[in-house]
Amino acid sequence: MARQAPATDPAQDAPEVTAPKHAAAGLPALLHTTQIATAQMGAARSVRTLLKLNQPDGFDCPGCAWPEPEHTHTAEFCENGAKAVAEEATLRRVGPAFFAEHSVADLAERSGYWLGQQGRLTTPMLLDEGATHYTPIGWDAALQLVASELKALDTPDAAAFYTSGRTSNEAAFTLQLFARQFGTNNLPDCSNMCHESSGSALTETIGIGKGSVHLKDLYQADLIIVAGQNPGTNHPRMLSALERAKRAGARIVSVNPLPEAGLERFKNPQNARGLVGAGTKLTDLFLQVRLGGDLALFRALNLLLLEAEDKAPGTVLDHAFIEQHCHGFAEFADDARTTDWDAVAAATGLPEEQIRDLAGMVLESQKVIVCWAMGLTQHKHSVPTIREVVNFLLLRGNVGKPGAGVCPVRGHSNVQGDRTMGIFERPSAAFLDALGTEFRFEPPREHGLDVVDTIRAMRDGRVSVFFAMGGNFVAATPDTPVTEDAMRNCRLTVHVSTKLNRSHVVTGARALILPTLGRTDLDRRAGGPQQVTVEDSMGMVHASRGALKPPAADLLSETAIICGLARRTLGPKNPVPWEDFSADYGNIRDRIARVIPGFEDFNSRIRQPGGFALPHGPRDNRSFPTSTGKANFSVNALTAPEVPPGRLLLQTLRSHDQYNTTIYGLDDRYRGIKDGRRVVLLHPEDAAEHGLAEGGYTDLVSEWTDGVERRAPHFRVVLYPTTRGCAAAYYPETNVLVPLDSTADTSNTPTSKSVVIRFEPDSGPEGAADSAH
Ligand SMILES: Nc1nc2c(c(=O)[nH]1)N[C@H]1C(S)=C(S)[C@@H](COP(=O)(O)OP(=O)(O)OC[C@H]3O[C@@H](n4cnc5c(=O)[nH]c(N)nc54)[C@H](O)[C@@H]3O)O[C@H]1N2
Ligand SMILES: Nc1nc2c(c(=O)[nH]1)N[C@H]1C(S)=C(S)[C@@H](COP(=O)(O)OP(=O)(O)OC[C@H]3O[C@@H](n4cnc5c(=O)[nH]c(N)nc54)[C@H](O)[C@@H]3O)O[C@H]1N2
Ligand SMILES: [Mo]
Repeated sequence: MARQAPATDPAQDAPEVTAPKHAAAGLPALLHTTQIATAQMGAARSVRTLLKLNQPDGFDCPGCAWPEPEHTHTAEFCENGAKAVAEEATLRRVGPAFFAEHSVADLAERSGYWLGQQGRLTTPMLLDEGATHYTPIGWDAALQLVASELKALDTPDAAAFYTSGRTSNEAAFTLQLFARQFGTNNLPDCSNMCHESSGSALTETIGIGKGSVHLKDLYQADLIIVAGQNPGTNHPRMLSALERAKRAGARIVSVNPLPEAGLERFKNPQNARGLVGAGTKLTDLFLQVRLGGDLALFRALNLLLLEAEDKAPGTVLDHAFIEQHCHGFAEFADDARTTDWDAVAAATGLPEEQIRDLAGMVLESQKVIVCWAMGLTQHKHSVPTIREVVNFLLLRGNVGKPGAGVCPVRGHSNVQGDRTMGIFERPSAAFLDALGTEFRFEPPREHGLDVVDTIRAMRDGRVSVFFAMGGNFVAATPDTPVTEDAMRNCRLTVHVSTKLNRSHVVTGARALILPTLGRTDLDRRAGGPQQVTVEDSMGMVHASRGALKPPAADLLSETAIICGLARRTLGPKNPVPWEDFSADYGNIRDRIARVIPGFEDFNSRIRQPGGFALPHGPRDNRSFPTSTGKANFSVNALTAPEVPPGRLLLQTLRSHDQYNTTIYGLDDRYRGIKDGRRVVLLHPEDAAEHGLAEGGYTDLVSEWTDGVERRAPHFRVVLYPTTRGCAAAYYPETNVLVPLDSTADTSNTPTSKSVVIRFEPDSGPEGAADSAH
C-alpha cells in the first residue's frame, strides 16, 4: 500500500476564510509580487530579472500564453508572471547532497508544495533498480542508459514521450523528430488535458485548431464574451487588454459558475489610477451558469438569433457570409429551432430573461469575440459545446473580420507552439510527408497514444519506457492512484525537469532526473549564446533569450539533451545532424522553415521586434481548410452533465497561488482563502441541505459507472456564491476524484470540470495524509 502525498501537508493546511474580493490586481498584487520574488531571488536579482521579462531583447514569460502587447511599459509583467519567474530563478538548489540526505521513500511522503520549494535541480540523478536513494550520474552514462533501454524494447511503440507546454519550438521540433525517427507517434502532451477539445472542435468547423483573433481585434470588438475562464488569476495580462477594449467601447459578458474578481473589476498596477483608484469595471452582464451548461446557453442564443431573423428578415444573419463561406446552415437551423426552453433552463440554471438580454446585446454588436478556457474544454460534451460557439459566431459573420472571432485562451506559454512543431499523437499526413522528405526517412503513420491512453498502456504493460520533457505527469493526470501504479509498472521513467516534483518520486523500476535550463537561464552552446522561439495563444512567434547565470555549470538545455539522446539511440548513420542542431539552434530553425508552413525565413524573421504572425486562413482571408472547403455549421444535441439526486457536480480548478501542480503559496486572495488549499466551495443552500456548515470538514467521494470508490478526505467547507448544485475545489488535490475513463467525446480530455460527488463524514487530517490505496 503506497501512501499518496497530497499537494500540501494536511496537518498544516488550515484555511482561513474571508469574503471574496470584487476587484483584481492593484496594490496588493504588487506587494505580493515583491514578497515572493525577493524570498526566492533576493532583491537585486529580482529587479534585474523582472526587467528582462517580455521585453524585445529578454525572455518570454514562462507563465501563460497570453500575447505580449507592444512593449511600451518598462516592466511588462503581472503578479503571476513574476511568481512563475521567481519560481524558476530561485537561488535555492537541489543537488547530490540533498538526494543523499533524503531517500525516495522520504520524498514520497512530502507534499508537492514542499518538493517544489526545495529549489532548482543541478545534477543528473539515477534511481537504480532496488535503490533507496537517487545517486549522481554523468550526462554520458545517463543518456546512454536511456538509449539502451529504448533499443532493448520489442517495439518503438513501447516508449512514450510526454511534453509539457513550456518547451521551446526548437526543443519540441527536435523531440518529435527523434520520437518519429525512433519509430513512434506516442507523443502525449499537456494539451491532451487542456485545449484538445478546442483543437478538435475548431479543426472540424473552421479548419484550423487555433484562435482567429489578434490583440488588436479585442480593442475593436463591440462585445467580448468570456466563458469558462478566470483571467484574473490565470491570464492576468488579459485584464489590461479587456480594460483597453472596454475603454474603446466594448461590452463584456462573463459566463461562469463563480463570480471571479478579475472579471468584475480590474485595478491596473501599471498606472496610478489602478493602484489607488477604484479601477475599471469590466463585466456588464454576468451569467452565473451551471457547470456544463454552456452548450445549452449557446444553443438558446442561436435560437433567439434565428427567431430575430424571422421577425426582421435580412437584418440579423450575415447571409452573404453564410452563402459564400459556410456549409450545413439549413440542417443546423432546422435543429436549432427545436431547442426546448425547459431543457435550456435545466442545463444552464439561468433565467430566460438573462439569455434574452445577452441576445439583445449580440444584436446590437457588429463585432463579437468569444474567449474561453478550461471551463469549456474539460467536460464530456466539450467538443460539441465549442462547435456550438462556432455556430453562434458564424451566424453573424463573426469569423475572419476585424474585431471578431474565436479566442481559445491557451495555458502553458508554448503549448500552442509545441503542437505547431508536431508534438501530436495524431499528426496529419501532410506534416509527416514533409518531415519524411526533409530528413529522408519514413515516419510511422499509425496514430500514437495521448495522455489517457498512455496511462492505460503503462498500466497494461504495453508502454514500459516513459520519457517526459517537463511537466509533472503523475500529479497533473486524473485518477492519481491508477496513474501512480501505471508509472510504477514501467521499466524506466525519465524526467527532464527544472524543479523537483511528485513524478520524480513515483517511478518505474529505474528512474532518471535530467536537470535542464529554464527560459530565464543563459544558454551557451558551441555556436555561442542561444535563443529559442515560442508561439503565443494568438499565433505570434517570437524569440526568447535567457540572461541569468544557470543554476549549475554543466546543465544542458532541453534541446541538447534530446540531441545527445538521439545520437546515442539512433547511431552514427542517422541522417539528422544532431550535433549541428545541438551546437546552434539556428540550424534547427532552418529545417523547421522547410518543413512547417508559415516559418519561411524563420531565422531572419525572428529578428523583427515582436516577432511574426503565423498564417491563419479563416482570419486572414476567410479561407476554411475543412473537409468541405467551407466553415462548417454543426448539429449539437442539447446535453448537459447528469447529476443524480443528492449529489453535486464538482469542478477542479486553480487557486491564485499555484501554477498547475506547482504551488507558490497557500492563499487564494481573490476568493478570500488564506493559509490552506483543502477547501470545497459550496452554495450555502447546498451545504445546508447536506448538513454541512461553514468551517466544517467533509470527505469528497466521486461516483462513476465503474463503482470504484474515489475519495478525497478532509476538505473544509467554504460557503461561497457559486451556482446552486455546483461545487469547486482545487486541482491537483482533487485529481484522485477524476476517473481515468471519464473523458470528453472526440478529444479524450479528462472531465476535470464535471465530477459527480457526494459527501461523507470527515476522515480527519490523518485520513488525508494516509489516503492509502
Ligand atoms: N497563475 C497561473 N496561471 C496559469 C495557470 C496556473 O495554474 N496558474 N495554468 C495555465 C494553464 S495550463 C491553463 S490551461 C490556464 C487555465 O486557465 P483557466 O481555464 O482560467 O483555469 P481554471 O482555474 O481551471 O478555471 C476555469 C474557470 O472556468 C470556470 N468554469 C468551470 N466550469 C465551467 C463551466 O462548465 N462553464 C463555464 N462557463 N465556466 C466554468 C471556473 O469557475 C473558472 O473560473 O491557465 C494558465 N495560466
Ligand atoms: N483535475 C484537474 N487536472 C488538470 C487540470 C485541471 O484543471 N483539473 N488542468 C490540466 C491542464 S490544463 C494542464 S496544462 C496540465 C498541466 O500538466 P503539466 O504541464 O504536466 O504540469 P505542470 O504542473 O505545469 O508541470 C510543472 C513541472 O514542470 C517542470 N518545468 C517547469 N519549467 C520547465 C522547463 O522550462 N523545462 C522543463 N523541462 N521542465 C520544466 C518542473 O519540474 C515542474 O515541476 O494539468 C491538467 N490537469
Ligand atoms: Mo493547460
